Amino acid sequence: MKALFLVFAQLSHTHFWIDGTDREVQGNWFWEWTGEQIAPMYTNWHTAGNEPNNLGGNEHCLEYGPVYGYQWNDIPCSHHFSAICEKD
Ligand SMILES: [Ca+2]
Repeated sequence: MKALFLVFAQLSHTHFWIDGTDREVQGNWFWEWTGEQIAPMYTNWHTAGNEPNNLGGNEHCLEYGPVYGYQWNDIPCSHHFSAICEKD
């Protein structure tokens, strides 16, 4: 995780996509690449901001970054952010 924070410090971006979505069933979050359920195994929601709040009924993708204290926010999938990917 320390390496990830160093990457963030080098970038001007404050929002990043990670692979989570609840596009199929509201509130049923899973990793799109693997199909694996996210909750209740692990969550990192920005609960201080009442996330996930599905604002406007259209927040079905997962963002992460310093703007939310390195916690998760659900947001419309139409936003254009850089993505964080895992490398083997
Ligand atoms: Ca949200």
